[in-house]
Amino acid sequence: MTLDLFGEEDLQQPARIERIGAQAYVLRGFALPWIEALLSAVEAVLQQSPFRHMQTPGGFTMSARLSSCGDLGWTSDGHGYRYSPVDPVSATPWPHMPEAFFNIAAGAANAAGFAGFVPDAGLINTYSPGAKMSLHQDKNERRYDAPIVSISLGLPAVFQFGGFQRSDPAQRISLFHGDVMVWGGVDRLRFHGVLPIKPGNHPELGEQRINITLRKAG
Ligand SMILES: O=C(O)CCC(=O)C(=O)O
Repeated sequence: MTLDLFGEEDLQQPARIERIGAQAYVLRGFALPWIEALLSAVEAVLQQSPFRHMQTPGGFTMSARLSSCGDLGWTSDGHGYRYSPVDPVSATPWPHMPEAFFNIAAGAANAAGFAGFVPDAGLINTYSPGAKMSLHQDKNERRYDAPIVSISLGLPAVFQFGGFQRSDPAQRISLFHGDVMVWGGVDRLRFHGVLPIKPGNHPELGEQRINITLRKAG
């Protein structure tokens, strides 16, 4: 399906929108017009809060490295998964959410039927080849009425979009540089994950995939 997602002044080309659930969509190439702004925003966040490996409560090291921005950042350690207003590495507040993140989050959410989305937490994951994210639900947020907006940059990934039990079958969705996923409403608590990233060299990002996940956590 091809839709005009925005007014002509906002969008240079119509994105292709794929529906993968009742309220879940892949917006192909949605972020492409804003890649430069996104990458410099990511760099600015990382200067203040660099990527780091996190430990799961069970004592494992996550293979993707993470950072955060916004009022709340997501952290994990032996005490559990949670949001915190403070970066535990620097003991200072997380970097401000860049404007480019707000704009893409609001635009993509709106295009997927979730008007008025204002994220307060931006997670940035970097995956080297071989890194993955196991099936999980995003449920550390205070409420579940806002959608998740997830931007893919760099190397391609195979995203798993499952059901409401970890053991439910999962769709496998290839995600490419500039694709944006949005899921919310009845699909908000679906299990999801990322299969190990295949080796490769992306012309703009080299040997990595970056994912930016925008949420309303507080
Ligand atoms: O990297 C992705 O596409 C998904 C990331 C994710 O599921 C998460 O940060 O919770």
